[in-house]
Amino acid sequence: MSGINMFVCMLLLSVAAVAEGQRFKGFRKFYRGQDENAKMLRTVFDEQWFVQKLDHFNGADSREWKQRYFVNGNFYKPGGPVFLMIGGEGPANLAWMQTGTWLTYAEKMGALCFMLEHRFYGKSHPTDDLSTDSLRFLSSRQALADLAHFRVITADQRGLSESKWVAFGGSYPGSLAAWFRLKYPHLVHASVATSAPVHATVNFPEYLEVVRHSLASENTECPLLVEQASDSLVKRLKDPETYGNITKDFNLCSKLQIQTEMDSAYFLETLAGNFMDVVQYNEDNRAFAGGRGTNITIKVLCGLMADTSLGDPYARYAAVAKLMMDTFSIKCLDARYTEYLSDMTNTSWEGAAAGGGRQWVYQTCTEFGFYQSTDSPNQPFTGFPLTYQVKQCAEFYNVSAQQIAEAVLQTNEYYGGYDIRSSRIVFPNGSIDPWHALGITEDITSSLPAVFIKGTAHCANMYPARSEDPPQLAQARVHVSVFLQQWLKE
Ligand SMILES: *[C@@H]1O[C@H](CO)[C@@H](O)[C@H](O)[C@H]1NC(C)=O
Ligand SMILES: *[C@@H]1O[C@H](CO)[C@@H](O)[C@H](O)[C@H]1NC(C)=O
Ligand SMILES: *[C@@H]1O[C@H](CO)[C@@H](O)[C@H](O)[C@H]1NC(C)=O
Ligand SMILES: *[C@@H]1O[C@H](CO)[C@@H](O)[C@H](O)[C@H]1NC(C)=O
Ligand SMILES: CC(=O)N[C@H]1CO[C@H](CO)[C@@H](O)[C@@H]1O
Repeated sequence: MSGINMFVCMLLLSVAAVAEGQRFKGFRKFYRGQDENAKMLRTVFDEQWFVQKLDHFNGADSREWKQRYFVNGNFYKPGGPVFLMIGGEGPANLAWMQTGTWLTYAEKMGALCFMLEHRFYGKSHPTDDLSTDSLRFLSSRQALADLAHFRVITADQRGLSESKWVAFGGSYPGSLAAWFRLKYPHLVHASVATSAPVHATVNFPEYLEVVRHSLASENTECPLLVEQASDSLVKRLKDPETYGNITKDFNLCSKLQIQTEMDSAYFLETLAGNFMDVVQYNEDNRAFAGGRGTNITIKVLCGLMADTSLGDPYARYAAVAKLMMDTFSIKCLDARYTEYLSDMTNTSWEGAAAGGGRQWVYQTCTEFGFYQSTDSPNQPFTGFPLTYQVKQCAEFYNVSAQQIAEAVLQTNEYYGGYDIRSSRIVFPNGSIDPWHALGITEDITSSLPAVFIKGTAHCANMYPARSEDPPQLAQARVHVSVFLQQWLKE
């Protein structure tokens, strides 16, 4: 997953992709295959196509491509605002055209709603392939320029130039929503930047610290048990005699082979990923868009880890893996780095990682880092250090450690990191979401407010409201709405 345990509020990923034949976590972390619901919705909300330039920053390059977008005009009242949902690192999920908090706001405010898919994801293919040469045109800056061009032309064509445009996004698109307002203030009146990591960083060990904290908030023993299990597994990995048992215990597709540090790191990261996924999306309402496994919560995992009837912590760790596999109908676990490498280096749009894995990891290597390493002592996992993540950039794209470090510095230079200077951007965040560590967690100014949601995970406020939502989540939704209504009057 190499820094990939990102996001996608938009896409509700999870392990399901593995069930569909993708064996690698990078992908599963942020992409869950579109479901039946999406097919049905596609007939209601037609795909539309917008002509974009391949390279917005080179006037001499006139190559063009078509970007996918969707429109929902059901709530629009002439003179109302225009809402733009920003797509992220996976296919644009049509479920957001039909439901979600932003549509509740749209209804209240009489907004016309658009959703624009991010270049290089879903069906928005700017190039013929995903070679490193083609991926040069994949960056947040190009994506923002796509948004700007879409905004200008669409406003012209539909008579919306006088309307106030509001950008929405969660996770990486949340950062884009903030940066769109920052870089194009004349085009975007306000933004809702949910769970947005605005600070780029090569190493992101805090992610697993928050995972530990979130597990501990369920049961203080829980992270300790996870640590014992993980340590016990690491110890076994040193003895090839045990590989037969490990293969059986974790239901691996083929006998465990550990030839390099990359092999063991990948295996250990895959298993830690069970906990990372569950914490990141704990008890959210993504089920509305077909997300599976929403009843697998921190409570459930910590319950298994504390269940002595299952055997020692190592055996319980295996039980967690089995539960995840059963839930997502995964027959066996393919934890081979070599296979992951082969998927990630396939440059075809038909390749196993073309749903977003190859593209997103490229963005981490060339813009953001965000590597969720085990480098902090204050977290329960072992065995996937920063060096493992950084090496992938070299193996997948020939990007060196030095280049990543420079790119990340430049990203913060360009956008301002935590020190973003703008106005009318609201930053909702959830306290148990590991990504909040890179987000805006306190009001910067009265016009750059943070909305804190105690006890919720990644992007919770974007999902449709439910009766079982905690009161602070319901309040956060109202809070954001009040900001928007106030700003739309300005
Ligand atoms: C494998 O597991 C069995 C019991 O499940 C145990 O008896 C055996 O010692 C284990 N083998 C190794 C090499 O640890
Ligand atoms: C989660 O829900 C599924 C389907 O409703 C059910 O089969 C499964 O037992 C549930 N798992 C847990 C841990 O509650
Ligand atoms: C890339 O993936 C496609 C689709 O799975 C496959 O047909 C092709 O052989 C792969 N290319 C390489 C070089 O492995
Ligand atoms: C990798 O990058 C280095 C320096 O950036 C370059 O000299 C080398 O040719 C590249 N290798 C490949 C296989 O592209
Ligand atoms: C999880 C998180 O980042 N929470 C922060 C969100 O913003 C509030 C301020 O409104 C902070 O107090 C929280 O720490």
